[in-house]
Amino acid sequence: MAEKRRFMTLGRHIEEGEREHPGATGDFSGLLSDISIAVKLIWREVNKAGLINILGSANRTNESGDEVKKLDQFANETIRKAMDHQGHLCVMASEESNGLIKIPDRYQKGKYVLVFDPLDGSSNIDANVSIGSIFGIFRRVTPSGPGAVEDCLQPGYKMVAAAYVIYGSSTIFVYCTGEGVHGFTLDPSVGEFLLSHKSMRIPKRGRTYSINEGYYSRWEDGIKEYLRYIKEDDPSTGRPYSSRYIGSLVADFHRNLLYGGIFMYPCDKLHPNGKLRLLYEVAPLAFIVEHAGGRASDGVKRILATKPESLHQRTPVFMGSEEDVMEAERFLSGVAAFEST
Ligand code: AHM
Ligand code: MG
Repeated sequence: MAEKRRFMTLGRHIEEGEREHPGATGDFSGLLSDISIAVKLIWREVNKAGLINILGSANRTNESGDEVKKLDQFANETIRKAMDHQGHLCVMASEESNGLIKIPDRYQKGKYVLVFDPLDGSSNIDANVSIGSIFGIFRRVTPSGPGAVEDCLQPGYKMVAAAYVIYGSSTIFVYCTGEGVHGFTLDPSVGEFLLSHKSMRIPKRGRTYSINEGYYSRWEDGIKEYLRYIKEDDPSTGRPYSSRYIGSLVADFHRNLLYGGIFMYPCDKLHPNGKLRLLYEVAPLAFIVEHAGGRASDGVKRILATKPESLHQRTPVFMGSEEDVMEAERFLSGVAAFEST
């Protein structure tokens, strides 16, 4: 007899998660649902990106006379508008906005805080390469009223949920509320995200590294040593590793989450503090990778332990399979290089 398949939509999964918390008010579930609606609106526009020269390019007016915005601005506005009036949030912060995104006075203020990168890797859009959105949710620390910057500047370990979306060959929504990491694939014919990757776990060790190796000459010695090591030919330890770098963080991260591997964006002479943003990009993905059994480090300490001092703070990052990240840390600290002499 054919196996019975039970479809689980993202909406139902969120509701079932809420039912396991008897005191839940529904605020948190409402917040996640609003995010899922915003990303469907973004997905619809991203899918039309290749038609932009036919339908009208960014910063021109469309047929109705409205300004056609660049996709990253469109994504930023879509998330802001989807999230600002439901009463779940007290404040937001986005990679695409300079300061805080306040909840307008006329709307109720909620107990949560949303930080996000609306469209990461957007420089890849014209080449039809996968891009993504990244979200982190905190509980507010200020008691009431409009949210403040200290509500956003919290270390990643205080997140109550994180999520990312890949707009790729299919559109996938991955989220974690602290109880497993679950992936949902959008069925465009019905407009629903359906559970496709339940309780994701990253392999303890991978055979893949992702880094922009073009910057090799600008790196410090520890990272150069580590790269030399993983490229050595020693089949007994699985080396040399394969190199896979899309240059689109969410896509590189997602592949490593599925198959194992390490993603790195270290400091270099041009990016003395790394390139990626702690609050909007790195901390939410670190939250997810840790809950999938992986590790995320700035080379010295756990990403989730770092309290940002400013909204747009950057950080170096090494994240992915636990054993690979620990090995990279040993090279960065100089211990592994010392051992091999
Ligand atoms: P963005 O926020 O301006 O889109 O930049 C972030 C992107 C990431 O998606 C990717 O991992 C990284 O920048 C690639 O940087 P580089 O081109 O220096 O390798
Ligand atoms: Mg980004």
